[in-house]
Amino acid sequence: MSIPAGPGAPSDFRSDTVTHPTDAMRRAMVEAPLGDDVFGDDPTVNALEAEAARRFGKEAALFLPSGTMANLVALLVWCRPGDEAIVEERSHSFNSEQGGPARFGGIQLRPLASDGGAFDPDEVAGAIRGGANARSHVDDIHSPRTSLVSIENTHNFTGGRVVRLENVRAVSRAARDRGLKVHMDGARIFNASVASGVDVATYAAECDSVMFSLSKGLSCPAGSMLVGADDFIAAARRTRKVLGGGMRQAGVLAACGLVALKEMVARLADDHANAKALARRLAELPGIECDAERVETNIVIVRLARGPGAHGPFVAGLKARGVLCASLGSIGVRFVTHRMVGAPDVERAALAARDIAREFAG
Ligand code: TLP
Repeated sequence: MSIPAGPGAPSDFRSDTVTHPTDAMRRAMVEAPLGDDVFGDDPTVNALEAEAARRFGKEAALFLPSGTMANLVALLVWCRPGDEAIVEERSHSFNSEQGGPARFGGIQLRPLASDGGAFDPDEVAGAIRGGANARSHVDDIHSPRTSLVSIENTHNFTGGRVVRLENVRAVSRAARDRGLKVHMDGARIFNASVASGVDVATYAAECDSVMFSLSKGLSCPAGSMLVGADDFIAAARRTRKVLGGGMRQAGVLAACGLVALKEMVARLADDHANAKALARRLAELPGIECDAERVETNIVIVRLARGPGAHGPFVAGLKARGVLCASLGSIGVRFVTHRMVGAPDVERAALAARDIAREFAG
């Protein structure tokens, strides 16, 4: 069920992070048994970590304040200072995390192009220091060691594209055969799972660590998880602490995560249908370029015929008509669907865009 915005309230397509906790989450927060999670004795956090590990078919899981911290922790565990991690060139890790791995871990990020987040496995193999035929990544005295490949699924800045299981498998094999670890930035892995019908555990089996967000389409107020083997999670727990991410009675937040995993996954299909409907309407308008057929999940990115300089006025024109969306610089203008925007909001956005589209043509 989606909650239409109230009269006077804007239709907020800026991100799925704007979702508020559900009534069931608010009740769960009040009732959650609590402890001190740094001592390891918050029963609600422990229950959430056990459930996340079970869902992803991994030994263990860790609850963190944000996806940015979870990605950083994973890279700090897998890479030593001076190592190189392969990331996608339009990935969140490369573009929107302030270079955290370089800043805090001395880790060099190596951006590679992709098709909607799907790397060419041969290109990945070729980018690994030592080259495509290297069995080991530690040979040339001059080179950094390549130690990790990170795959973003769904891929945010290419429009919520699903990276197919076959591609994840091929990229993972190219990496693991050469001694690398594989991390998945699965901030929206449940969107990928619902859209593709592939279970999250099947994706996770190809990866040594997976990060997923509770605070996006799953509607939690905060929190992301890392899942992986026991020794990875033990190291991640230490690293989370030094970054200041050890929380105390975090069960009040984890309680929402438990509700999310139980109740909020299947409904993501509604968000995907709404995104598709919005994309189809926007694609009909002059001055707006939108490939509705490529919209698979809850993200729609449009480009304007007048170029990125027009993004600001376009976003402002929609805002004046009660519709919020976000400019992604040269990439386009992004609309994200979620539980708090339904079909009436899609209609409102389509009409508002129709109102102003002509100004942006040519
Ligand atoms: N993405 C946010 C913004 O930062 C762009 C959004 O509105 O989409 N990985 C991916 C793929 C993400 O999309 C995000 C957040 C993160 C990591 C970071 O998660 P948080 O915001 O919890 O630090």
